[in-house]
Amino acid sequence: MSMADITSKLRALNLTHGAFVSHAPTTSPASWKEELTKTGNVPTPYQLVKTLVFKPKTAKNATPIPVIVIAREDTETNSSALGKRLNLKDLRLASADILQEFLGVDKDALSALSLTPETFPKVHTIIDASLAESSSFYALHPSKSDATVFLRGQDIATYLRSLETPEHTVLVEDFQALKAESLVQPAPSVAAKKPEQKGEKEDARIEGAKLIAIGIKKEVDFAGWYTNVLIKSEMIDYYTVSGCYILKPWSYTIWEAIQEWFNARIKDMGVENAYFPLFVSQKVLEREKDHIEGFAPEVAWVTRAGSSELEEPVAIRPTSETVMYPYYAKWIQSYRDLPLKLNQWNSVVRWEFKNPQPFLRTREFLWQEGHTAHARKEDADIEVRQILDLYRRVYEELLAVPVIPGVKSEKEKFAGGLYTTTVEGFIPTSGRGIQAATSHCLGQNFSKMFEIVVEDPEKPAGSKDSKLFVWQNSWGLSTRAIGVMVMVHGDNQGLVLPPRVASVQVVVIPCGLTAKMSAEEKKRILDACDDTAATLKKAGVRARADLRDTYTPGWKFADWEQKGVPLRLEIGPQDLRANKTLGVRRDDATRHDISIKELTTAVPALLNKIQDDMYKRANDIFQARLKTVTEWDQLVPTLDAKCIAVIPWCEETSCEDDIKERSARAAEQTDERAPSAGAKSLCIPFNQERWGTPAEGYKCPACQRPAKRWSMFGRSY
Ligand code: 87F
Repeated sequence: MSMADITSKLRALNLTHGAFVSHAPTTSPASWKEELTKTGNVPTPYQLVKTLVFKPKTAKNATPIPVIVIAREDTETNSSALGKRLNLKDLRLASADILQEFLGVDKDALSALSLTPETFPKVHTIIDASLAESSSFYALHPSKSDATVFLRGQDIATYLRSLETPEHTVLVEDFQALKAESLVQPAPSVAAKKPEQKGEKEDARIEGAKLIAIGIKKEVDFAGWYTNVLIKSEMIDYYTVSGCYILKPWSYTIWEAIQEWFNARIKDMGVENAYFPLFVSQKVLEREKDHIEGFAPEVAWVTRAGSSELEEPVAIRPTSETVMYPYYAKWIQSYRDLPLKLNQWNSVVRWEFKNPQPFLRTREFLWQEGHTAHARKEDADIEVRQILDLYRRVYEELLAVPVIPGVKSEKEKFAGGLYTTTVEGFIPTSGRGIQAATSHCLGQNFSKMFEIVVEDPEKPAGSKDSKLFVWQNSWGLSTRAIGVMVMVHGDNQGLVLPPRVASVQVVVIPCGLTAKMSAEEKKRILDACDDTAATLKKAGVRARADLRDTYTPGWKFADWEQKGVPLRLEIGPQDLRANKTLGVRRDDATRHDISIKELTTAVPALLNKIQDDMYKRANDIFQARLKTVTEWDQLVPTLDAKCIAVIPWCEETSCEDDIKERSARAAEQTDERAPSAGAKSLCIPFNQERWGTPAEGYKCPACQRPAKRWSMFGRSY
């Protein structure tokens, strides 16, 4: 592809590229790096990408489909592990002829960009997750080996995804994990187990495979770290449809904890759960034009059943306003039918093309959506804030994640509604804000469109203004919350779970078992672990004893740390004699002797302390990264320092557009590698007092108009 072709392709995908340089042809990674250095025009840091073509063994006359493997230069591409994953036998590097035949390039020029809409369906494509998730720059040859373009890892993946067809998708896999998995032999059955085979060697191999686990540092490659943690902790697994992930029990139980807590509270408010269908007809979906217009590109449609085209395609709900409100019109006939308060726990589909991230941006996600109808605006207003406060508590009390409640600007509010309230979170590692949940007052927009109307009991019946269009709210909280929690609390050992939502709060591990020990002594330790877990369970603590005899204590420590279990209890011979256990906190690694007698009071107290400390630590960081900015010159440096700018703002939409544009431009000038996204308004916090003097005394730093309220601006997800 030429420079112009690439630029226009990338622009169409809304991606930008780094330097585009010409150099002498290269024939090896070393000569490539050398040539790049000579150009003096490379981003720092950058890495090379390798693209390998493998050919599987096939039956005699069958044509083998080549496998294109794309990874960082230093990532091992283990052909037997890849073959296992793809269910293909005997992967071998393909010959130059095959490269020419399928891709029309020679091996020195090969790259992800060699794949085009024509060639992509003819091959299997597999990319390493740590490259596909990375925001760093990577060198690729656009078409020949005498030129290089730099793309972010995420953008390489987005490019490949743009080539996908319903039958043919890109496979994103963690190559390190594939290799580790392929090394781990299934445990031999008891009958087959020969003592001399179950020697140290096998254990060490498993240990090695697991201990390399969180091989990516949070501060160095945040996106790579994030997916790595989710996979290694067994929260998610990748899925064959891109942008979709499997939520495994380790994450789904967190969602269940949120459901249980939230359900109890909305039911207290008189909300009932219901379920509406997944499909929406085109006519109904498009009935509220204003609301759907901006979102239309993300709506997924079913157009076919078996081999026959549907006469009328049906959409898959991206949200349920238009699904539910025709029935609200039918069910609400009199003011006595009000308020109507329904909620559903469901999944919705938004077919996004931006690079997906588990929990944060997925094509299907789980959420609850509440939809209520009221006779009076005052009641709707009160409910909007009550729900928002429940959202705040889900984050703060369950997930130990601080959020700031406020109202969205006109530009950022839900277009179909009257106003949008939000709780805004913050991801310190990236310095970005994140919308954590929203509670909208829809006003009467939808009730007018859908004719949800009653006779106003306070007006003379049949009089001109006796028609009362109901006041509506809608509110939603999604599994994104889990992703925010992982990003805020996780560390380089893996996940860190707040006790309130952890499916296992305490793990009890036997220690100090030696070959010399008598069978009885070993049994006493194992029994003590079992008893400790049982006692804790009876006291309402989610405890588990890990008595697996195929793993060392060190291996188990690393395993449960990676999975984020808040508290580990160790019991060894000395603990047994002293009638105590050693507790080790996951959040700060501190050690605490706990007497067995006090188990059922000390452990819950320690869990509460962990929960509180996790919240406090996260909140201190968030508060410290909120910077008051009253001069324009301070805005971009504040964002570049991974902070949120709180400005005395005029609240004009034109000014918000301008801030976004100017801050993006300014960021590019100061640092080529900085994320160039401009600042958006995140919210106007309800608690204006936090900033001492009222914003009204100031001029807006962006446009010099008189300021109205303190408003948070930042880069965001
Ligand atoms: C994507 C496609 C189609 C967001 C969409 O926030 C429609 C939409 O209406 C859409 N993405 N929205 C806004 C959703 C508003 C509202 N719905 C109920 C919520 C909370 C739950």
